[in-house]
Amino acid sequence: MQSFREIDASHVDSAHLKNELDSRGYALIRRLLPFEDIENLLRKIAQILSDEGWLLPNQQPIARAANLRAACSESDPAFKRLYEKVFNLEALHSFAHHPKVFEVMRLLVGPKLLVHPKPIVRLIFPNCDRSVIHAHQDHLAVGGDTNCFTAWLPLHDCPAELGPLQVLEGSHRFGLQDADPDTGVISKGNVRGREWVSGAINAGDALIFHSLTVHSASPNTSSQLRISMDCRFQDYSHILNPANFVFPGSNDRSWESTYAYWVSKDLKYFWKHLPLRFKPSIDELTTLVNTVDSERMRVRYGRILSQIKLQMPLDTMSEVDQGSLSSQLPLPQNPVHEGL
Ligand SMILES: O=C(O)CCC(=O)C(=O)O
Repeated sequence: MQSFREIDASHVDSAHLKNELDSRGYALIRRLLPFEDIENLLRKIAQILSDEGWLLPNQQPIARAANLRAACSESDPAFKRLYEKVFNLEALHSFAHHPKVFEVMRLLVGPKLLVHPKPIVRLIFPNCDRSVIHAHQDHLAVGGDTNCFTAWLPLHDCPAELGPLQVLEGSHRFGLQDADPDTGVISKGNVRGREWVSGAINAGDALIFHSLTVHSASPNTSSQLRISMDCRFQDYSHILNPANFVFPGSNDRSWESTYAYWVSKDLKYFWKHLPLRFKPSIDELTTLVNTVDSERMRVRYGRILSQIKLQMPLDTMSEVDQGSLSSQLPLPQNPVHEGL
């Protein structure tokens, strides 16, 4: 497999970054984030993992030595319980808004940069096949504008054995590709793009890719947990999937419970003052709740609708109604990212 092309953080400029994303579908920026800022977040997450017995007791939590007896993945109740604690960390959300990341994403997206409010943390046990994320495109799960970008940020060095991401260069040029409707996974035989690229991604590096770029994780064959974040960014004047602002998978999670122990108010509901354009809009969601055949989807739309109405006073929203309702059914939801 070819190695990633890379750009040093000291040499990033807007034209270069846009050109790399346009021609290859990704850019790997080396040495973007300071080590202290990464370590501060990693220590907090590792302590939660250690408290829950996910790490071997006789080693420092920061070493992330996995207790294989605790191995679990996203769909397991034990994972969900722990994930809640990690997601509620104020430091996690601040990290997604790190000035260095913000600056570089602004070069790519422009002045109306929106940080999607729900960053995803990956907690990947070694040698756990069901934790390995297979080839997919983020747009299927994230929805909204296709001009949305992911920044994948490991919280420690990720050599090949830790299972860093791989990217199919040029795959963003083929639109939404054929995927398994249940899992969102694109099979090797169907996938379209130029060539897969890979390599070590270190603490402080940012792998940035387009929402249509096909990517997958490689297996973690080490003895340590792999901990990374993926954060999404787009222009806030473009359409947004309201599911990205609420918790459609659960009635129990809320922003209020997330914020319960936060010290600063700065990032609480930071998107509320922005003139966001949801697709589906409130009116469309109301119709969907009453018309969609699948009971599961009716419940999901119902949760999105009630939560979005609660958090956003109607006079702050400018709604969008582009195209017919049938053109955007069903609201993208893909187990690759579901529930996080
Ligand atoms: O980190 C992983 O294992 C998967 C990340 C991913 O699929 C993404 O960032 O979209």
